[in-house]
Amino acid sequence: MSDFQIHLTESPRILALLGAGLSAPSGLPTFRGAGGLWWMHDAKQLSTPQAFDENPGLVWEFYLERRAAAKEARPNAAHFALAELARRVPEFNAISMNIDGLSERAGHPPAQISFLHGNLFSIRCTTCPHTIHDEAAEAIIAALTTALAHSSTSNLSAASVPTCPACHTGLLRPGVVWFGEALPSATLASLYAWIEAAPSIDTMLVIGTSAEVYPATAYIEAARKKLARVAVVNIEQEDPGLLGLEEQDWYFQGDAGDLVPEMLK
Ligand code: BJW
Repeated sequence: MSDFQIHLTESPRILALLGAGLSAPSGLPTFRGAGGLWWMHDAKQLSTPQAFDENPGLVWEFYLERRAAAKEARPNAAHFALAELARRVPEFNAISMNIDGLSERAGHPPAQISFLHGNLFSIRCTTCPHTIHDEAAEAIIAALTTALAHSSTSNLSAASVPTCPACHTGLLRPGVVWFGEALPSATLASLYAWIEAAPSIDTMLVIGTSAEVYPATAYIEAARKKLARVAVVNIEQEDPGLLGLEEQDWYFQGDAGDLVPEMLK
């Protein structure tokens, strides 16, 4: 730990990849491993456009429940420590795969974090670019929640899923990025520019991710090409992914909520 802490204080340029394990100490389940099952459905199977085509009501139920849980949850000490690091180190940039809003609520400066997989709190159309936020999104969520409460089958029917108010044809869906879908191009472009412009990246933090999902995971390799030393934080005992840890890297096993504040203090 002290070796890492010394290296970090000597790191002007830091990149972090944040996964579901960062929010696990806030009580939100991860995708893989324990907690990856929702009502006997594999969370990964529900995070696809095919699942939404086949059963939009079921996919909406999955997201209604997660949205309610994320609203109830509080950012944990790791979210706050990362936000604080961002305020201290101007050249610290985080890449989050999380959609739960907890980094934002911890006060992470928006210019120093990119969200690759969208946001639980926005809604968009399946066919046109129309996107809905804030109160308008809340009203749609309230209507879906009421429809679910009054459903005779205890499931949300496809007929309850609203149509886009802009194009009047596409169904409305959660504003997240599913498997097989493109990631937000402006976000990818600004990350690419930041990495390209960096003469080097000193430290790459990899926090609470199985490092299985591309292209997010590819940023670890991009940082290595810029000579970064990699520090992994994971509750599992061993490298959960194909991180290819090297001798100069660190692997901290434990709860991100405990370890990250200690690492960044
Ligand atoms: C703790 C802890 C604690 C627990 N403390 N630790 C190249 C090679 C191979 C495949 C591909 C490739 N390029 C693309 C693909 C396909 C695919 C992919 O990656 N597949 C792999 C599974 C093989 N990728 C895509 O489809 C992406 N799209 C794409 O590439 O499009 C190309 C395209 C271009 C142009 C036009 C069209 C297409 C999109 C990927 C989107 C992923 N979306 C999801 C759902 C988001 C919405 C939602 O949340 O519902 O994102 S899937 C899901 O996985 C979610 C997560 O963000 C993501 C990553 O998961 P994460 O964060 O790593 O969580 P877990 O659960 O896997 O791991 C948690 C970890 O925490 C574990 O290790 C625990 O041990 C640990 N942990 N508690 C510390 N307390």
